[in-house]
Amino acid sequence: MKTVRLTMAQALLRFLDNQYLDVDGRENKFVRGVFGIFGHGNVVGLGEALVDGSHGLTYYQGHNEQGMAHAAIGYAKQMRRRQIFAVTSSIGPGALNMVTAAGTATVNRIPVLFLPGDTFACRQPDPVLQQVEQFSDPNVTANDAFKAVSRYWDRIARPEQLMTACINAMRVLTDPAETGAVTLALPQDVQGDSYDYPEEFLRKRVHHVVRRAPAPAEVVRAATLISAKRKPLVICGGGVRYSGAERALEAFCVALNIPFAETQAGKGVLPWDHPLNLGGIGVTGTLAANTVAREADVIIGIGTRLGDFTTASKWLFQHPKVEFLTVNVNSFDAHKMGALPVIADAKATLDALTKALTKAGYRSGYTRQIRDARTRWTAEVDRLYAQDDPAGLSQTRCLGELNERLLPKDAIVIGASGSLPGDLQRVWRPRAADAYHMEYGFSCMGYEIAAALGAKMAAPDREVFALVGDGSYVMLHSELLTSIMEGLKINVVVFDNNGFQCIDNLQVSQGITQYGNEWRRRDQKTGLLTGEPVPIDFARNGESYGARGFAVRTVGELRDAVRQALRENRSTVIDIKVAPKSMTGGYEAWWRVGTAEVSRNRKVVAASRRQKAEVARARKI
Ligand SMILES: Cc1ncc(C[n+]2csc(CCOP(=O)(O)OP(=O)(O)O)c2C)c(N)n1
Ligand SMILES: [Mg+2]
Repeated sequence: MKTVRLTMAQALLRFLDNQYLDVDGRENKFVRGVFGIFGHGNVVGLGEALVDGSHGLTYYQGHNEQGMAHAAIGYAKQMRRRQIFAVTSSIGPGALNMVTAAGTATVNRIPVLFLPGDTFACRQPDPVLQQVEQFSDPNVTANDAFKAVSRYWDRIARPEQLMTACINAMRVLTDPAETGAVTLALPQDVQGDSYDYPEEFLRKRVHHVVRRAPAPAEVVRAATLISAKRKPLVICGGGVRYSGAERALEAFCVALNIPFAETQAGKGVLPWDHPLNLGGIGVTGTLAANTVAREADVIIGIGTRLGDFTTASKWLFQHPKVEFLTVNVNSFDAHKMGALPVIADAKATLDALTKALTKAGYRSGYTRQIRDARTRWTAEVDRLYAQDDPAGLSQTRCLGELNERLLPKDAIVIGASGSLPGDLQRVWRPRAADAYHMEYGFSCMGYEIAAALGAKMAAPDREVFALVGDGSYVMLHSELLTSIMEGLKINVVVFDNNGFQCIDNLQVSQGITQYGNEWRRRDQKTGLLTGEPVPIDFARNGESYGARGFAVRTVGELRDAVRQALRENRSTVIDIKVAPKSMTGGYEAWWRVGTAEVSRNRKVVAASRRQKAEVARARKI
């Protein structure tokens, strides 16, 4: 057996550089590069291997470990999981800064390879700087925190362990059902330890994404269930996009006259104006989707994890005989809500079901209901797009203005947290493929700007707009600097409503007195945060990094800013002061939250009773 003497870190990079993915006969390199922030836990090990240069991986300097990992997620998501980044950090705080992002990746089923440095395996310098020290178990390090948020986790305590760890890492990262964060913890001494690696380990490897076809019996069972129903509704999830099943979904819905509604990850798979598209479903759904869902007698979930926002905490589906059918490559998801599962690829299953049901002469019983629901909803969005607010610019008006200007450009919009995802799911009108990029599995503040950088790397010819609340901007915008350094232009649109306003809404809706969500100075009289609002100049903040800043207070200024931002070649920050309560409200939906059963505030108790009444109407499974 031919071998080559390499450090563990050198072998790891050579291995990563030689991984390829084959989807439907098209092959591409799987790992594009490495994002990193160096410290003593990785600069002399993995860092040395990166400098060494005998690999084709590009190194990108991140500026906050969570941010750079969010950029990696944004990249892989925009690439439909066909290409990924690895992310490397030092030990201790640098590593722990990535844990949240590992959660974001795993929840959203997005592949990212996490390579945190780890404390010395040899334990000679014990404790090393930044070692946490668990008194009862020296094997536990900060990196054990990744276990809860990784789909695969290993610690490379000896250089030869790297080989099986890498094979397993690729197995999970390239598997559409299992994918998410993969963590390989790299002790800082072992990174530099050398070993005679077999060339066999370092050769080119192609990982094939298999389209798992449904079993014939699964197709028969699914077709039989649908045939017995008159009012089916499809829920289109992110799995439809990852499977490349857009046309198959359209053919299925058109042939059988079945409408579809969209989850956040599935929105934009087909254009907003498709005659069978009812728009977003659930807590932040549209009136069209939610009213049709209420009366549907079979829910066909395709590539969806059926999160509570999609199902309105399992409350949405009120037909007395409603049944559930799920198509998912992931058996865990397919079994949710006691559904009849088809554990298979979306495209393959939709093709098979269209064939079986067309042959059986099936068509749904909808007549005018779909068109009427769409017409009413289109008029409502037009109203929201035109909405003025005496307190300033309305958020929905701004979204309308942005949509009108960005639609012809096929621009990508990115969102994740605050009130914007709800508004976007309801009112944004996407047309181009992969133009709507929403992280709503974790709804992690601090995703938007970093992910915009990742999306720009994935689609360098497209304009990318991060739509972000003031809260999320303040929490994490470090990768704005990366965008400037790399000359990768992103546009950041800050919706400044002076605080954590969607949580303020939630608090007030449950009868609680406003407390701790608006950004106000501490009031010396009350001792509470009820003083003057704290104004922030986000345009100047962006300019201080080298971005072009725009201060927007009027519709005219917004139009000007977007026009100029589209002409710019450096990153931009558009600072819009929006009226705090100008986001959309609910449309025939409900969301379960934990409420106080007893309180001195009668409104709280009343809200808790209302919650209980709705819980009684929600499904138990
Ligand atoms: C990392 C993280 N911390 C906390 C939350 C809970 N949370 C959800 S939205 C929100 C407020 C967001 O404020 P902002 O970005 O200004 O958006 P707005 O609601 O004002 O539109 C908070 C604190 C979260 N989703 N993510
Ligand atoms: Mg805000």
